[in-house]
Amino acid sequence: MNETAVPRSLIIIGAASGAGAPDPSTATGPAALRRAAVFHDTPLQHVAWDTILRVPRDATDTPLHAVAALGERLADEVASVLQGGHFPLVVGGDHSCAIGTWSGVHRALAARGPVGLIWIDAHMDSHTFATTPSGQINGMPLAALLGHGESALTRIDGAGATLQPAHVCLIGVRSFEAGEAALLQRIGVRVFDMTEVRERGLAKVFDEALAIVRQGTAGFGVSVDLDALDPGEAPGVGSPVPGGLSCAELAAALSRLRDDPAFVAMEIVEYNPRRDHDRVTAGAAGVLVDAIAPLKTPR
Ligand SMILES: [Mn+2]
Repeated sequence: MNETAVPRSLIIIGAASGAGAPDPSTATGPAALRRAAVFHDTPLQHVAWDTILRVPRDATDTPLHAVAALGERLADEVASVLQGGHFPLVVGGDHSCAIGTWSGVHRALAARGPVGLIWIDAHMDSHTFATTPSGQINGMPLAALLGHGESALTRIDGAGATLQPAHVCLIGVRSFEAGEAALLQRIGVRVFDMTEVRERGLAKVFDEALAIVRQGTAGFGVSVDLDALDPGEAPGVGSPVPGGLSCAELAAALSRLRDDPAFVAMEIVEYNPRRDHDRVTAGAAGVLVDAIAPLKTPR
């Protein structure tokens, strides 16, 4: 590791995904967060918006087509930011954008080893079309990344699963259906639900989560669904669920990653400006990003 090298820039990529959710308003989330200027450039670390990616015009006919096409664009962009030596921060959009984000990270790291992922969410997002009660694709991205579900969603970065169950865990779950829970249990993905977080404390749970995503991987990332936070602090999300994490405790956990060279990418999703008030949810997103900057150690 070269301590004198220039710090990684944190490059923000908006993903205007909305076709994966019943209310497409989350597609306006990235532009609203950019206007609200909640992500801060600092003297120690360059934090800058790159672009906001949208569904290509020829792919808007079905939600499946839209999610897959935006995912392909996003994967290319994320891989290119990583290959340029920088840190991609993807800002959604509904959580279906995760398929593109982590496919791109996988592509950039594939030669060095598998990718670890901490999925912080009130939900499991681990349905397939065979188990989903709602049919919404934002309830499926983690299953797709683990290689389960529609091939249009599982094959964005070629054949084979993008993530391995042993390198993935979830934190903050408190609303799920039997079919997705059964999938995660069958393939052996560790789920730290809110009951366990409250019993043991987020710090201890986060220790264990980090061990899972570090062991045998080339690097790891964090996917933050803002609905993991309590709706009292983050009302402006697609699917609020009471009883979530506090913004301060999640920021404290994330701040442990800021100098970690193995921490390679993050995403923050499901911001719905129409449900926010006084920009409190936008502000919470800013606090979570401030927690990981500056990333002063280059790879
Ligand atoms: Mn989610």
